[in-house]
Amino acid sequence: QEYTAVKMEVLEWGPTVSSEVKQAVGGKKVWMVAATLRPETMYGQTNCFVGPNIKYGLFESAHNELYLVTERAARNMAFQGTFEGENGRVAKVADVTGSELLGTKVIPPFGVAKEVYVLPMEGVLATKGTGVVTSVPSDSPDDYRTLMDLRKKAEMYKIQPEWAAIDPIPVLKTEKYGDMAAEFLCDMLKIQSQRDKDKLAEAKDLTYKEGFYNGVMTIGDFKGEPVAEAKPKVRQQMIDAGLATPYAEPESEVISRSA
Ligand code: ZZB
Repeated sequence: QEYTAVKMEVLEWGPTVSSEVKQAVGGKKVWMVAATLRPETMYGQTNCFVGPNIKYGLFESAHNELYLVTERAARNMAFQGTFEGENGRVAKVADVTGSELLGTKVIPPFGVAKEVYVLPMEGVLATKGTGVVTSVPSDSPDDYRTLMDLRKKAEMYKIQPEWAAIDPIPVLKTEKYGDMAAEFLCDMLKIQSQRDKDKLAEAKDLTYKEGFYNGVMTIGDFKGEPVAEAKPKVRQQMIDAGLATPYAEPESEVISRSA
């Protein structure tokens, strides 16, 4: 499956980012890069998720920019020409853990919200995508449930309540689930927490299918168009704007993950 790697520019580091990281960055532009299968939902980004225990790195790209992703993703990107440098070469300038990144402020490309915060999500897989996930709580049940968990227990999750303050933003509608499919399905299936894995998988599957086959955009340049038609168009706009790149996972890894 080909992902869209969405580039979220770091505006301001959170309170626990180390001085080593800041020093290594200097004045360079840093992109936190999230892999998504739903580029048409990017208008509705409300935050960015990292796994608090996942190890990330900052990797050099052309134009004096840095990409913040897992090392595994950086290697894949290097082979796919994402860094525009020598094929397959990665140069890491710093290590950073997910928990350090909490409260970092980033720009969600094409987002209605102009600035969003980095928050923790328990289920982020280090072995999938970039390890960075952009959050769209209107259309992703995992994102919706996690955001609600974080709001209920901000202190336990070591976040400031205002980092989780942006409400879900509708981007598409279907007759069956309305314009907040994730909330609808979390209610319908009585999903209580982000750890409710089986029910969340079911909700995700239903949301994907209904949105893709019967969804109509309610926002953006392709408002009124079917989701399936808008999806590649929004993706191309993001790529043309320099705010996304194609990203693929090697076949062997995809197989070993599902085995
Ligand atoms: C934004 C988005 C909006 C997503 C949505 C989904 C939905 P899949 O189908 O299992 O391959 N994701 C990406 N990387 C990771 C990771 N390392 N760990 C956990 N989750 C990750 O899932 C692809 C989706 O899983 C990606 O697309 C991303 O969330 C998340 F409205 O990006 B998505 C119904 C789903 N809706």
